[in-house]
Amino acid sequence: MTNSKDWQTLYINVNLATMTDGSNSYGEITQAALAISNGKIAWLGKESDLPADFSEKDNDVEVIDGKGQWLTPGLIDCHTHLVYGGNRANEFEMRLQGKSYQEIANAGGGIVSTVTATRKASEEELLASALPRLTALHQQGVTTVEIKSGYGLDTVNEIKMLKVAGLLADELPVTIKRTFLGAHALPTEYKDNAEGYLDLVCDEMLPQVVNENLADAVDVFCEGIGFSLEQTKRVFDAAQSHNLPIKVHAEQLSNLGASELAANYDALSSDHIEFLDEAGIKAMKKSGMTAVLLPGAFYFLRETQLPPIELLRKHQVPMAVATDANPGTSPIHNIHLMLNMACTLFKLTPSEALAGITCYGAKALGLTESKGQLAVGYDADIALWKIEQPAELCYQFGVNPLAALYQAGKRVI
Ligand code: DI6
Ligand code: FE
Repeated sequence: MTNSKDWQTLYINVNLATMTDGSNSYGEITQAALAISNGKIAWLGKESDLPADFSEKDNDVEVIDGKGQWLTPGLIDCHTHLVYGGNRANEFEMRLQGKSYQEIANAGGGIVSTVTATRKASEEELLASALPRLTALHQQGVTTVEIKSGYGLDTVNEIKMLKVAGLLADELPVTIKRTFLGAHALPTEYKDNAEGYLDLVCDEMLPQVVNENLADAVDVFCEGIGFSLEQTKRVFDAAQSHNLPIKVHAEQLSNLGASELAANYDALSSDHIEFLDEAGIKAMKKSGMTAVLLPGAFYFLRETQLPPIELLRKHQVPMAVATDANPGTSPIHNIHLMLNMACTLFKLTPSEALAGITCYGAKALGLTESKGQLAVGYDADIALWKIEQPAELCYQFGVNPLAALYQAGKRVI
């Protein structure tokens, strides 16, 4: 515990959803206080337990009356693709006329059409189009966002995407974690040469990304319309050789066993997982992986196969929730809507859903020790909500109850 003389900000008369108890509860502390010092949470507890030696008069601390509102950790969106060129409203129309996502992808649309638009766009243009998307999340209380590459699919453009993702952190007070997703789809120039493309990913793109320190993790889209299990393994091996943690788009449209493979590499997370089976779940549990649920993509593709929530609960695999913000399957930049959909579509409890965008969102990014919880020593990424109970965050959307937001102890909203 830091000396109360060092406190810079002290919230009194607040309720805390600490999210330190995983998804079992909100970790509530009512009639509480919380102190911030040097960007970290320095103290929290019942207001009546504030240190006896603490006196406002002796301190430079700014004391804020929380008026009985709720503090939560800053929200974490642990899976997005929010840097991209163009949009795919035309494919949305095609799907409404009966074409499936796979049919459109196989006919040269889908990811590849966004690749064309992303390659054409300059860094400035990509930054300008990504900024409103990130701003929307930020204004909803998001303080940490993961952003993937994967719409460049050549060295220059993958690097361009990752650089733009990094530049966003200069524009907004949001922590950005970057993931290299070179193995997202086959670019047209490698249409009949998957192995040649993987050579490029593993032997040229990845080393350069590592060299320029542009990624915190490596991801692969392992799917019938993406990469096979064998091909995925090649990319995992390359990631491991560079000591980069692994994430995987797995079991979204079919079960190829990618989650189990990822578990062998001590991956951070397996994401989507509608078709995940119990063997995969057991493997994930054993290696300490997080399951990332993406209800926006499930909804937008009008999928019917639900992720195996009951089995994930039974085996106590932590469940994160994210937007998957992307132009094809989840053009959604609303984390509050994801909370609601995680409950209504996937039947998560509100405390599970909130854990999914706080403590377990952090876990899916390897940030368990610093973010996603209100706990002493954690980053003071904190959101104040004008609500009477935490479940309200899941129950309604469209009205933004965010009253204040702190990133690293600084008030940013
Ligand atoms: N799964 C997804 O949901 C996105 N990527 C992926 O691997 C979709 C990307 C797109 O259609 O643009
Ligand atoms: Fe995705």
